[in-house]
Amino acid sequence: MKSANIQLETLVCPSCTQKIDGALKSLDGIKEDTLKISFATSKVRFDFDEEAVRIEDIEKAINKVGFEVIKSRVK
Ligand SMILES: [Cu+2]
Repeated sequence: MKSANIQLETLVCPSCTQKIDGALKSLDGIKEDTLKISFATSKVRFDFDEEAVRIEDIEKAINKVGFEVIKSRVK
């Protein structure tokens, strides 16, 4: 299990977090109970199974709902 910390472009309204939440929960391999999206800091944190999903695919899923990833850190 890996843990991801993603800095997004500044989110402009709280419904942005719902879109991102939906996009991430639709992917396999993300531990939903660890998923935290902060509107205040535009950051996303979660644990994921690197055998099931790659960070690149997670970033793509975020891009697909209209948000840019500034930086992502996996450890
Ligand atoms: Cu919004």
